[in-house]
Formats: sequence, C-alpha cells, structure tokens
Amino acid sequence: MEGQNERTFIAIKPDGVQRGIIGQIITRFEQKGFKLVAMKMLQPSEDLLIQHYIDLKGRPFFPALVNYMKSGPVVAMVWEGKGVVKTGRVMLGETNPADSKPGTIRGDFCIDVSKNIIHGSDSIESATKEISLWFKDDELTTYTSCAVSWIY
Ligand code: IDP
Ligand code: MG
Repeated sequence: MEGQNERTFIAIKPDGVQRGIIGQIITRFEQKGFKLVAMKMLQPSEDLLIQHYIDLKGRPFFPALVNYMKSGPVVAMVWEGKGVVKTGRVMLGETNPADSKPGTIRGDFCIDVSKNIIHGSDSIESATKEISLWFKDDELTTYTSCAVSWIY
C-alpha cells in the first residue's frame, strides 16, 4: 500500500523489551505522526523467525540471529502513514548501531549489531510479506485518527 495507507512492520526485539525502552520507541513513531494499526507481544517460534529472515539463511550469523530473536518476547507492530517504510528505516538507523547517527533509534539506544533492539521492513514488498507473516487480517485495525487533517 502506498500514500497515507502505506504500512510497515516494526518489531521491538527481545533486548529492547528487556531493557525497558518499548515506550520510548513507540513514542518516536507516535510523535512523528504515524498511526499504530496493530500491536502484540509474543515470543516468536523458530519457524516464524526462519520465515521472517529467510533471505539471510546462508549468512554465518543466521543461527545466532534466530536464537537471539526467540530468546524472549518481542513487540510486533504495524505502523501506517505516508512514506512509513522508508522513513521508518531512517528512524531506525543503520543495521550496525556503530554506523547509526545520534537521533536514530539504534544510534541512541544500542551498541552492537547482534543486539540492535529493533526491526523495520526494508521495502513496501517486504512490509506486505512481513505483516501477513506476523498478523492475521482481523488483527489489523482500520480507524481514522482524529489528528489526520493536522498531519496531512
Ligand atoms: P536490518 O535489520 O537493518 O534490515 P539485515 O541485514 O536485514 O539488517 O539483518 C537482519 C538482522 O540480523 C539485523 O538487524 C541484526 O540483528 C542481525 N545481523 C545483521 N548482520 C549481522 C552481523 O554481522 N552479526 C550479527 N548479527 C547481524
Ligand atoms: Mg532486513
């Protein structure tokens, strides 16, 4: 989906949950003006994570990545708004926190690439795939934000 209805999949990883920064991460997306359309907390299964990270299956860090991601609960979310996929990635920072600028989530809250606290879809195509992997259709809400005419 594009335009104001564009959606992205954002997940706070187990380290982000354990470190107590769920609220600060959600605040950044809220204050930007994006709309939260789905959210749940779950400890993901290995099967789900293998599907989610299937493109990285051949990488040496893949087994460690799956173990890290299943080591505790994550907060899975869908955020909506104009350009949310691309802007969401900018808000996250680079994959390696060491390359992430201050002001980005990874730049402000973490140090190591293997503990980089948050996931965000990298394209509209992967967003669509990831949203349907993590959420059932009836878990996605549709509502009009009262702020919409003050954001667009
Ligand atoms: P992204 O999360 O910024 O899209 P990807 O390249 O898709 O980055 O990698 C997925 C996740 O795999 C990263 O967020 C990070 O948790 C982990 N990862 C990527 N590269 C490395 C690495 O070199 N060592 C350990 N973990 C890595
Ligand atoms: Mg990625």
